[in-house]
Amino acid sequence: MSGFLEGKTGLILGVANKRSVAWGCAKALKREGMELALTYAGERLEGPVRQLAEDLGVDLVLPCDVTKDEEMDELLGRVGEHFGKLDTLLHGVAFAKREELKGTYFDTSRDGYQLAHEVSAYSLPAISRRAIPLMEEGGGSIITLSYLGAERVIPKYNIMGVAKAALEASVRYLAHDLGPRGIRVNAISSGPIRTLSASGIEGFSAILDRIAERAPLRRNIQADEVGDVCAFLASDMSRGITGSTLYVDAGYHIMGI
Ligand code: NAD
Ligand code: IMJ
Repeated sequence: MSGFLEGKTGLILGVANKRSVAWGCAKALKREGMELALTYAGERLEGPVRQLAEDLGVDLVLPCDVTKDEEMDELLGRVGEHFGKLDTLLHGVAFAKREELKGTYFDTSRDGYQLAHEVSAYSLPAISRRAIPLMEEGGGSIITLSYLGAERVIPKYNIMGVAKAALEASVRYLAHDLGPRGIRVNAISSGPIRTLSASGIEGFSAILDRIAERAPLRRNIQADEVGDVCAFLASDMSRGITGSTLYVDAGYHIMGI
């Protein structure tokens, strides 16, 4: 059976394990026929990510810590050699020091502020810049993952909320830069999902319960649902959409109370 992404190639940053939102995206893109490359951040994740890639039938697995320019250079070099072009880039990377995700925002350290922005926001233009030459002939789709904490206060999300605001603003500036070259840039704002990045977050279960009670669809979201929207944004069906943040949150963001 042929999918709607047949003949397209994609690079995915942000798979850590099978609960990762980026893994939900990888499965959807692959299901629709896209040829994929996955990255892992740090040696500790190489084994697990290689295993997942093998399970999905993906043979290109490369290191990429977004704080390292040389790893990003090498990554896009290798992707270029392997695929010859790139159609889709999924950025599913975020990190803040754990101590910044508790207590008050005004206590954010200089160091913590910088690290969260470097990994979670600066990495989008940094990786996009390197991907552009591979996208220029056939156009492309750049997709990142955001959260409602970018625009509303979510207690304890703190510096990550500020970094996500920068990320969503980056989506708009990149869309403006890259539209004339046929490259679209969008974000998916996902509802809360129990992943590694959500583990150990105080009160996370209570947040999930509240969404299930209040969201128009009266339920939470699964990574596979984000994956399906990712496949749509990667496809020509979304050819008229750029610079946008699409919500995959069971409608929660429309609520005023
Ligand atoms: P996850 O922990 O599975 O994914 C986070 C990824 O970031 C991991 O793969 C990790 O290796 C990678 N990463 C961290 N530091 C890195 C670095 N220096 N270089 C390269 N990669 C690095 O958790 P997740 O929930 O799947 O998060 C993926 C994205 O989805 C994040 O941007 C997150 O903010 C966003 N998101 C998550 C939720 C949620 O509730 N889980 C909701 C909305 C948005
Ligand atoms: C994270 C913190 C506080 C509240 C939160 C979250 N809510 C949600 C998340 C309500 C949904 C998950 N999320 C959207 C993230 O972007 C998480 C980013 C993150 C998580 C961790 C935990 C472990 C760590 N550093 C992290 N850095 C970023 O050490």
